Amino acid sequence: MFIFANQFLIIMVQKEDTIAALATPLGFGAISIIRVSGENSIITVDNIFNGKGRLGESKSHTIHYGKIFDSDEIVDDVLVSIFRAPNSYTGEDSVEISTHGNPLIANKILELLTRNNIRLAEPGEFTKRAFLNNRMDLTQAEAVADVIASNTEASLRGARNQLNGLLSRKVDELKTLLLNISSFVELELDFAEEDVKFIENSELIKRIDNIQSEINLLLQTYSFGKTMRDGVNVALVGIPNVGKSSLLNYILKESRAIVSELPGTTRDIIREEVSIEGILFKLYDTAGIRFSEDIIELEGIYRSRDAIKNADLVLFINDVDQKFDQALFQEILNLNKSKNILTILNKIDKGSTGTIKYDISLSALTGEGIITLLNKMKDHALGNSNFSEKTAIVSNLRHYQCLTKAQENLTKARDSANNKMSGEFISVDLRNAVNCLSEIIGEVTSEDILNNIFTKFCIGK
Ligand SMILES: Nc1nc2c(ncn2[C@@H]2O[C@H](COP(=O)(O)OP(=O)(O)OP(=O)(O)O)[C@@H](O)[C@H]2O)c(=O)[nH]1
Ligand SMILES: [Mg+2]
Repeated sequence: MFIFANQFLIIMVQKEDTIAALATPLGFGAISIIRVSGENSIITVDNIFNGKGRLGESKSHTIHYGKIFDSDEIVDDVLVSIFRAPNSYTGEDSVEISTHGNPLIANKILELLTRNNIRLAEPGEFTKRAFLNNRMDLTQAEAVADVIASNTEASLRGARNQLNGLLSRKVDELKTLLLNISSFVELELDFAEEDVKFIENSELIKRIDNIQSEINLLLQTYSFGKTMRDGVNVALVGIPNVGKSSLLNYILKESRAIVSELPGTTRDIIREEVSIEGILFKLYDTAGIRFSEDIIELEGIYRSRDAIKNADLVLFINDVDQKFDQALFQEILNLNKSKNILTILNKIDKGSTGTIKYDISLSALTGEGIITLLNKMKDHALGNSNFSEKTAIVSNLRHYQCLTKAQENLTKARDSANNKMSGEFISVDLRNAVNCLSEIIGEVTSEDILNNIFTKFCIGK
């Protein structure tokens, strides 16, 4: 809180509570770590700790062996790490207590701390404090959650890319370029009466164009970034009995779905995940689509159509025994939003492949052709992207929306410049574009945005 009084700036720094939480999963293990952060963290832990010397007098980045006591009773033998502000994760004085990995011990210590005026941390509160204390910007704070949630090599690489600040640096670079041109326009407004030109209209438009094409490049990385982060939804669909479930089982290398020679075996959607060369694929085995009067089968078929709608990629499976169902193919084309369909001919071990040209021919029985399918699925996930480890990649919807808004404002500024409108119009749109970029890295933000981001974190991070 800032208060201006008698020409003197008095800064009242709002004192944050000291918070604590278990930073490791609640359960039995070799060790558990309790994290404490805030002004009173070191002194409070010192009050319940007995070791060599006083923690309150210890230097930053030191580790101390000792015992935690509840009055006279020993709670556990622990190692206590001390981090002094500003050189800690949160930027505040912080302590990490490593205990034996038993939830009874962790809970007891947390209870002891709360009895000593320390409050339990909310989800993401440590990282929120790191952001508020300028230890990281907002994209990096969001990347911390992504690093923890990553379940494939690719998503982890993407999250690390963002945590290392690649996206922040790119956004910052664009913001500086924008501020540059916006200051020329604003200078002209200040000197409006003298009628001086600080930047020619053609030069202004050229510079806006350059920034817009850079933002476009970033926006184009989104589909790739999202795929790396969230994986690819793949629906296995077709008429009954063509081998959809058999293909699912072959890819998973386990007998996950029931397979039988009776058409209409699969009723409900079976969803499984598989990582192919580090990319996550979410596979949806569906009920075969046909005319039916069985209400359970009909519900299954309804769900198959839903899976087709939402899939990033549809595997339209046929087999050598039955004719290619042109009507169903057309229906899939109409239903699927992404229009990504691979036609597959299964059971080629039985011979006779007919005249229809399929994208892939395979056998879910012998495995022939399945490597080709997996490669095609991988190619589909990567698209034409040739982004390197050093490319800034957008994978978060919030960032994508801010960039889109920045782009819209730049288009308005460019149009105004093109139509030789007053600098005031151009300047407002340029400023708005700058604000959209600042929102990405968290320089301009609201409590709502922050809450929305940090409540998705786990407790203790
Ligand atoms: N010879 C041969 N038989 C296969 C192959 N793939 C599946 N089958 C057989 O085809 C029959 C149907 O297989 P499923 O995997 O249950 O077919 P589905 O498409 O899931 O069928 P529904 O769930 O009824 O829609 C079973 O008897 C399988 O053993 C294959 O590549 N070659
Ligand atoms: Mg099936």
